[in-house]
Amino acid sequence: MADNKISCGEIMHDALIEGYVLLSIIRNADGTHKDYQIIETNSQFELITGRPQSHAEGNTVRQVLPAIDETWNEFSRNMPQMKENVKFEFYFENIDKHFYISAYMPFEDTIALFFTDITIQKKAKDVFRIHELLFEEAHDILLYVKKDGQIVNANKRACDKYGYTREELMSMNIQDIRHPFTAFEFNKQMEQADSGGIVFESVHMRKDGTSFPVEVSAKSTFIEKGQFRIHIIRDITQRKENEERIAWLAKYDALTGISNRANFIANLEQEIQRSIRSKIPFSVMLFDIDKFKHINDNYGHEAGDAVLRHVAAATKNVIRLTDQVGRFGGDEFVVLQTDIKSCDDAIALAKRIQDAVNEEFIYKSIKFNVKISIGISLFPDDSKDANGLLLCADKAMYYVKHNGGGDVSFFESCKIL
Ligand code: GH3
Ligand code: MG
Repeated sequence: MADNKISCGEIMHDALIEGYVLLSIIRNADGTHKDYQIIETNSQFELITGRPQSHAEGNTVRQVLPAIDETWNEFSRNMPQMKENVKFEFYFENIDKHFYISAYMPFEDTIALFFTDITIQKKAKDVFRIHELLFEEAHDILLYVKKDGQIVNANKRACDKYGYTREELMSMNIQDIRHPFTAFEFNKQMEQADSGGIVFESVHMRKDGTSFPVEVSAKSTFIEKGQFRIHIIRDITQRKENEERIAWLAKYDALTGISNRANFIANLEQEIQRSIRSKIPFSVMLFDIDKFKHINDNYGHEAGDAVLRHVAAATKNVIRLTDQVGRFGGDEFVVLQTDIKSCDDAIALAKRIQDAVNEEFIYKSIKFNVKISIGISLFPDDSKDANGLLLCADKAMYYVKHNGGGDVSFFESCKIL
């Protein structure tokens, strides 16, 4: 009968999900805890400690679990204070497991401990905490949004970028932070976010009414019964500025800000087509600064640059809005003069450019007297294509250079106009 009782107790203990151990306190002379004798354990405890029940029961904790001596020391430090049932979490470093321990004293100097393994929950909590921190500290703006656009969470970056508090953002709809001019494409973008995800560029608004360009990566996910979207939003102001700068440099000369060779030739090609339709001729003027090397050599490259900027600005100042000026490289410039009636128009502009360039120019207290040599070709008489026109103007310019510079010359066809 007694044996039956014991085996019933054992069965009950083994049926527990928790690990179970019954300990008898062994005290020092001063009453402090010296060790704990293991009276009873269950099979879960065996799994937790890795020590067979037969080996554990009857021995002390220190004998059975020497490897976790330190852990038990820390654990037992709490025990003398134990006057009533206590519950606490405990981490067993040697087996890398977290337990929720429920301890109570059924009799004097006897402690029953129940161990619930909470490692999975604990680790899930850690992962959740990591996720929370990564969300909060992300470099991009992160917004969690409901299907109807209602913002349900926003990270620190979002608050910094938009100038709203988290509470304000959480009372707003995603459309409230988009620039109104992007409204027409909103529904289509969200449809794509809901069916596989989408990356698109847009413009967002700050609380103060200013706007900034963004790249948005949006995707929907079903969480329980609701549909949510994550919007990963990146401020692309810098990228846009770089793109604009690159696009600008592809067309314009960085030093003077006027058209570069490629852009000028593209415009010249267009003008040829326009002129064919309108039957109104135009002129191409190629000019080069006389003795520019002298300026560089005597006053330095910086002064040379300043003179190049002066020539570009002075030329731009005297041509019409419909005319074009470009820098072909070095100290060589080119002008496209549209809609001329006669070669007198070309001569008149060439003289105006010469006068403007020759006007007193002072850089760092140095006075420069800038002279240029201009060669002119005419469309359609000198050539029917851009290269031919430039070649004719170039020849005319070298004719001027050859004769001492500072003058203007046509290629040859002026008589036809
Ligand atoms: P010429 O009267 O025959 O035109 O002779 P020049 O002294 O003006 O010499 P040339 O036109 O043959 O050479 C132009 C010089 O311009 C050569 C080069 O050192 C200089 N140069 C080219 N690009 C730049 C630039 O961006 N800045 C400066 N400061 N100088 C440049
Ligand atoms: Mg020159």
